[in-house]
Amino acid sequence: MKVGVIMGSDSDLSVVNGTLNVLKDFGVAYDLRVISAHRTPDIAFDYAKNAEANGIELLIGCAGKAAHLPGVLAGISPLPVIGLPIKSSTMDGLDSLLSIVQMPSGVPVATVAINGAENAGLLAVQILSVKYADLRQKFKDYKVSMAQSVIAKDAKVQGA
Ligand code: RP5
Repeated sequence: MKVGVIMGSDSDLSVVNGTLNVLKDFGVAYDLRVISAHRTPDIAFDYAKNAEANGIELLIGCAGKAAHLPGVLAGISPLPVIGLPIKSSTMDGLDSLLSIVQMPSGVPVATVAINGAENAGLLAVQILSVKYADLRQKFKDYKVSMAQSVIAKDAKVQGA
């Protein structure tokens, strides 16, 4: 099982690390690349064209500003694409969000929140867990542990 994590720039990495950490926690292998839809369009095309044949099962496109990368990947590859809008400009990431989420009919990009790196990783795990039963169990465990941590916080404030 392998996920392609493609960033438009290395300046996106500090945010994208949140996605990588989730994938590591769940034991999902990834192929991390810096490929720009605008600055290296030929490489973006080749990557998307060959991703499936290269054993990639899902793509996570991470980009800021006029964030066309996830949409370009989705236009070329049959693989599911998750879009991670990066808050990288003077517009607080709204430009990135709208560039990624407002896809035309027929070419979906599952878009998470601006800088929603952790959710991009978790959504990737959930999609892959349709095929990989061990991931489904890990995700169930994750949900239990998340609930327990909130219950512990609730108990703490009740005693305050
Ligand atoms: C986008 O432009 C990248 O994804 C990045 O978020 C933004 C700025 O890139 P740099 O100018 O920092 O390389 O393509």
